[in-house]
Amino acid sequence: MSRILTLAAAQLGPIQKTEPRASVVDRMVRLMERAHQRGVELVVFPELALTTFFPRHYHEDIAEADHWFERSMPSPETAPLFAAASRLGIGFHLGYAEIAHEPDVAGIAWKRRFNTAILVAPCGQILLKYRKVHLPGHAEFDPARHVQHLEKRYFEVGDLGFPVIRAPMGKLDGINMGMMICNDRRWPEAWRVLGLQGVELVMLGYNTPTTNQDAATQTGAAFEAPHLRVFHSHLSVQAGAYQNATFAVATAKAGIEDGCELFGHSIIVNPQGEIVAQATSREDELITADCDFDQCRLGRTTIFDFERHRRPEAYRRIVDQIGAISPPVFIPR
Ligand code: ING
Repeated sequence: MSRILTLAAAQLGPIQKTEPRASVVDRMVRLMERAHQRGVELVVFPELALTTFFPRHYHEDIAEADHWFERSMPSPETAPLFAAASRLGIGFHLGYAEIAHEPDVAGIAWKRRFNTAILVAPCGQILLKYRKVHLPGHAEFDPARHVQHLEKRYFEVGDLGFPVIRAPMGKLDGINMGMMICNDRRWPEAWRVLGLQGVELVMLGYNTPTTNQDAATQTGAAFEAPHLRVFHSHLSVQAGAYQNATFAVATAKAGIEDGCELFGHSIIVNPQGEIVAQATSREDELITADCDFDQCRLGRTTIFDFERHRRPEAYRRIVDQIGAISPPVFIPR
């Protein structure tokens, strides 16, 4: 018996600094309506979907960036999205910048800032929340960069782990769903933590510059061919899906935002690691696929039957170590 859900990646084209949230939400509602016409039951929107990718802009006082954040979800600006989901009977994933007043590990409540994603049921109930763990880039202004990438300045490291929830979606009474955000997709640990919870659908949004802005590439000390940016993105998602026998939806915010280019190439990947749908523009674009979650069974009962084949006692370094340490040097007799 198959377990089919029709899902979509709702790629967004560029959002300029000056574009109001209401305009972006209207674009998202139109994508959701187009999804409904195609029988879509779950829509995955990008990372930081409500605003321009503001971590490219430096603010000495980070409070000056607070207007890019949401203080409540739903908020008055995002209410139309929740209303459309309810009207159309569609669940959705949304990436946004979150300000939360809550205690930290020391128990002190203060203004916390996260790069967040939520999974919302058609009725508007938030089924799952995730806060981005792998924050790329840097925390201080880098003069060597043409474009800054200040996620470490504006966001804390996510404190919710990589949760998975089994919840109804579409006509199915239960799917194991999890999330990650953008740079997380490059870290196999993130995929495996979700895989060890039986995830069947990984949703992720991304904002990925077309060219690297690191100092090394700016000064010519290192070279990364542009076509490899997309290759690395797809490689990460296809490998993660295959090695954890899960579906994955990776949705881009794409196009040129205030002169800075983000690539698109949103994809839907099946548990064999095959790309089953791919965006071809850098605009608002909907790609869809009928996903049969019974396809997850093959991998997790054979090659990736974790219980039979994994050997955690051999993996201690993955948890005990942060950075790489040099190996012993061979000394010929
Ligand atoms: N963006 C990029 C990403 O991981 C990046 C940053 C690009 C890192 C290319 C390394 C190479 O896709 C975000 N927002 O994480």
